[in-house]
Amino acid sequence: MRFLLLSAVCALTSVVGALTVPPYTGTLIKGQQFPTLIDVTTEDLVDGLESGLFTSVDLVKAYTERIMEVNSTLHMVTEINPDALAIAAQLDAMRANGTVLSPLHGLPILIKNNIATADKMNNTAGSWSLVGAKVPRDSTLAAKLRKAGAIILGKTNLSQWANYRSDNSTNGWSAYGGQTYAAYYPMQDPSGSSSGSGVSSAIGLALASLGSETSGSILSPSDVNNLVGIKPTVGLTSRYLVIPISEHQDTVGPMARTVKDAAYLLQAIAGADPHDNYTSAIPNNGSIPDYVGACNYSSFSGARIGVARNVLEIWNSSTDPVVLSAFETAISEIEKAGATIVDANFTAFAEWQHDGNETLVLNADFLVNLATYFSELSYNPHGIENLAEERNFTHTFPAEDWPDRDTAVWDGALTQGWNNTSPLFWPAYQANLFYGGAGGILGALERNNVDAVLLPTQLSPSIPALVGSPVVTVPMGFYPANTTVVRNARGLVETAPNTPFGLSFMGGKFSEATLIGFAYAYEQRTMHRNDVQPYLVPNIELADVVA
Ligand SMILES: *[C@@H]1O[C@H](CO)[C@@H](O)[C@H](O)[C@H]1NC(C)=O
Ligand SMILES: *[C@@H]1O[C@H](CO)[C@@H](O)[C@H](O)[C@H]1NC(C)=O
Ligand SMILES: *[C@@H]1O[C@H](CO)[C@@H](O)[C@H](O)[C@H]1NC(C)=O
Ligand SMILES: *[C@@H]1O[C@H](CO)[C@@H](O)[C@H](O)[C@H]1NC(C)=O
Ligand SMILES: *[C@@H]1O[C@H](CO)[C@@H](O)[C@H](O)[C@H]1NC(C)=O
Ligand SMILES: *[C@@H]1O[C@H](CO)[C@@H](O)[C@H](O)[C@H]1NC(C)=O
Ligand SMILES: *[C@@H]1O[C@H](CO)[C@@H](O)[C@H](O)[C@H]1NC(C)=O
Ligand SMILES: *[C@@H]1O[C@H](CO)[C@@H](O)[C@H](O)[C@H]1NC(C)=O
Ligand SMILES: *[C@@H]1O[C@H](CO)[C@@H](O)[C@H](O)[C@H]1NC(C)=O
Ligand SMILES: *[C@@H]1O[C@H](CO)[C@@H](O)[C@H](O)[C@H]1NC(C)=O
Ligand SMILES: CC(=O)N[C@H]1CO[C@H](CO)[C@@H](O)[C@@H]1O
Ligand SMILES: CC(=O)N[C@H]1CO[C@H](CO)[C@@H](O)[C@@H]1O
Repeated sequence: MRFLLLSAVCALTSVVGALTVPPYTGTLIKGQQFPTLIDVTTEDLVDGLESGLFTSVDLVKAYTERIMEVNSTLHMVTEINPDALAIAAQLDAMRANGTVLSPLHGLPILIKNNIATADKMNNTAGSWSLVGAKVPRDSTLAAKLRKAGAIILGKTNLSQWANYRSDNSTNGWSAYGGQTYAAYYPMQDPSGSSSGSGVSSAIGLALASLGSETSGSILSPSDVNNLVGIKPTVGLTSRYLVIPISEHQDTVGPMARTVKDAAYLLQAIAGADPHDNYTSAIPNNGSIPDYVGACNYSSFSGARIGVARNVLEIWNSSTDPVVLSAFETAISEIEKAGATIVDANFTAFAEWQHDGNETLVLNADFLVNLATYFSELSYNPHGIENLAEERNFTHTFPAEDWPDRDTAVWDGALTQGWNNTSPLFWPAYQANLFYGGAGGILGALERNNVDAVLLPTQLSPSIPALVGSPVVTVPMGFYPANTTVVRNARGLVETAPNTPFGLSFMGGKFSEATLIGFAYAYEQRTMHRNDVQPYLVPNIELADVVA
């Protein structure tokens, strides 16, 4: 999503008691312990596949049935890959034959509905204008998942156009997929724009999922869905054949239940791609660090960690005391684990709040990058070539729900008129580089000689977005039983008892391995994901489908 939707919230006064927490225990059948799919890990699944307890075909069946159980309530998955069972059977045969492509071999993954696949699935960003469109080949990320042996199980719902259309729509709504809801409270705002990816990973509808981020779209849904999310450095993961907003800010990354699962997935998708030359910035001649090996319990020992105190101060009144207090507890736990904690302020943060250059940059990129995506289609059902034509389609196709959901973002981009080939682009982009760089995260890291900077996840996306630097979020807590239920103008629940939130580790460009180390060390000490359970969980388990 572009920005956190903090406006237009009205507080309801009803106070809801604690929700029932269902017990999740593994299923024992004929002395065999099946893992439960809401908290199964990569390594659990590999063990089960290797020992013959279940197959990848069983996994596809179980996850598909789980999706069907809850999708009429949560609307989180828009399409299931019709070839998934056949692919799983093939991968099972390979494993039986001694060929295992990677740790993800035969493991089902869901991907956001803006990452194209050259198969029977549509890639639409949630718009009817792209239903039926075809791409000439897989996106590089889809190809990398297949090469690693992962099964692309389906496509997840999202905030339409990755939240780059409307000023009065909702997180998780798309014309094609309807309104996604999160699972920790009825009608919970799933955040966005990788909404369906967040909900699906949270309740075990696949091992994990991919989301994309321009400013917050992996981090925010991971925050409210009790997940680990990695927003990689722009250029670590290819954007080729991913429906874009901005080449300067877009990035694709994993949303998973554990740091290690997210690391396995990042390992599979990171890497240089001749189709996306931002990936030529990957250091060490493009070689990718061992992210799984970076999962080290002792990572805080001897580390220097910063806290952006002035951001907390400036946004204090808009941040819930429950989140602030959990954050202070996290800082002391990290200090206890061996880190030195210092202030690492974003010195231009106050000034940035009144700056409008990011919108100019995103508009300028979107005009060009969207037209490029359309030009790459091998079949374009409505012949739409640019934003003006897309806007016209949206205004004339009733299912696009215009004008109830406006196109204010596009109206702004078209009024701006100039794009990223204009001389006006560079001063705007330089302003972003200052607010994110010397005046933001990169300056804070350098001046204070720290390895990472901490913020509550809900405050973390916007400054790293400006410079394309990485962030990893980990579950940190949840709202207690006496929380007042807050709904937005369209009735989505923004905060309520039982809704989770996370902690962000922000670092320098291509410092993912360091951030993963810290995230793992924090996760393993706290295990906050286990503190709270969704109100809605599918019942089907592996044991139900294993013959
Ligand atoms: C199994 O391996 C053999 C020998 O490498 C190969 O000929 C055969 O095609 C493989 N079968 C499958 C199903 O992969
Ligand atoms: C893709 O969209 C077409 C409509 O053009 C639909 O018939 C098809 O079922 C969709 N694919 C999947 C996998 O849902
Ligand atoms: C990427 O490629 C485009 C043309 O395809 C070129 O204009 C641009 O300078 C290249 N950028 C980098 C960083 O190499
Ligand atoms: C960098 O990688 C390329 C392609 O993998 C290889 O041809 C080249 O020798 C490498 N250069 C160095 C300095 O390692
Ligand atoms: C960081 O900002 C806080 C709050 O504005 C301030 O109290 C503190 O002195 C600053 N720290 C440094 C090292 O400048
Ligand atoms: C963009 O940044 C420049 C330089 O800091 C500033 O003068 C200008 O007012 C900013 N533009 C907007 C729209 O905020
Ligand atoms: C970008 O702007 C240039 C200069 O005005 C124009 O020629 C070009 O068509 C624009 N590109 C797109 C995709 O709109
Ligand atoms: C706008 O959309 C309508 C209906 O889809 C179409 O008939 C018309 O040609 C479009 N106009 C432009 C300028 O693209
Ligand atoms: C959204 O904005 C448009 C344009 O201002 C307006 O027509 C529409 O009624 C708004 N929708 C809602 C639900 O307020
Ligand atoms: C909820 O309970 C805690 C501790 O029991 C209290 O500090 C807090 O003010 C209460 N919050 C609300 C919204 O009533
Ligand atoms: C992906 C998928 O099959 N979605 C289903 C969600 O639920 C509705 C009805 O509840 C079905 O019509 C969809 O096919
Ligand atoms: C493909 C799919 O499952 N679509 C569902 C999306 O959500 C709407 C409701 O908002 C359902 O009607 C669709 O079946």
